[in-house]
Amino acid sequence: MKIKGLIFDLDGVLVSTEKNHFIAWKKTAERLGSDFTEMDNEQLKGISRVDSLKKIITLAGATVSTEYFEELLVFKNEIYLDSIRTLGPGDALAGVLELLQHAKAHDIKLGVGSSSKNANAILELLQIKDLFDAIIDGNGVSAPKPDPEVFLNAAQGMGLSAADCLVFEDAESGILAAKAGGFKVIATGNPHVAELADAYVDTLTDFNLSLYEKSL
Ligand code: B16
Ligand code: MG
Repeated sequence: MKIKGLIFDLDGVLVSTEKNHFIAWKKTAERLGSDFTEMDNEQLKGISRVDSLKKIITLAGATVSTEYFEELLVFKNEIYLDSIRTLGPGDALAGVLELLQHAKAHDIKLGVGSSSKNANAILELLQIKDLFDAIIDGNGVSAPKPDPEVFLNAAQGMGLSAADCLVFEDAESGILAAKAGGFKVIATGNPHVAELADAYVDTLTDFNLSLYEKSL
C-alpha cells in the first residue's frame, strides 16, 4: 500500500524539546510547593499547556485562582521560550531531515500535528517550516490530543484521508489521538508507548518507508 502523507508530532518527534518543557514545568511546580519528576512528566507529553497545568495542580494537591492559573501559564511559557531561543537547523532529531527529503523526492505530502502553540516558531528556528503542506498546532484546534482533531485537520489540509497517512508520535495522548482518527501510527523516541502504536523505532533513522509500505 502506498502512503500519500506523513504527519509529524513536533515535540519529541521532530525536535527534542520535551526536556525543555519538563524543566519549565518543574520550576512551575516548585511555585506550588510541589516536586515534579520525569515520571510525572510522562503524563504531560503531547497534552496542551492548559491541561498540563491542571494536572500539575492536581499532583500538587493545590487550588489556585483563575488569575494565578493564568500567571503560571505565562511563567511556564516564558521559561520554555527562553530555553529554546538557541535552537537551530542542527537540532532536528536524528533521521528527520532525511525522511522529509525522501518524502519530498517521492511526492509524499508532509504535515505537522502538534499540541504546541509554539510550533510555528520552532519550525522556523529549525528552518524546515516551508517543507510542510499543512501545519496544525495548539492554536488551530478546539479539542486537544487525545482528540483526533489535530491530525484530521492536518490530513484535510494536505487533501488526504486518514487511511492515506502515517502519523509519527512520541506520546500516549498523541498515539491515542491518531488511532481515534483512523491513522496508522509509528511511535518513536519513547519506548514506554511502543506497544500502543503500529510500529516503534528509537529514532527516525531506523524508519524505512518503502519497507513499511510493503508490510501493509
Ligand atoms: P506549548 P507536541 C506538546 O507538543 C508537548 O508534547 C507538550 O509537552 C506541551 O505541553 C504541549 O505541546 C503544549 O506546548 O506550551 O508550547 O503550547 O508533542 O504535541 O508537538
Ligand atoms: Mg510529542
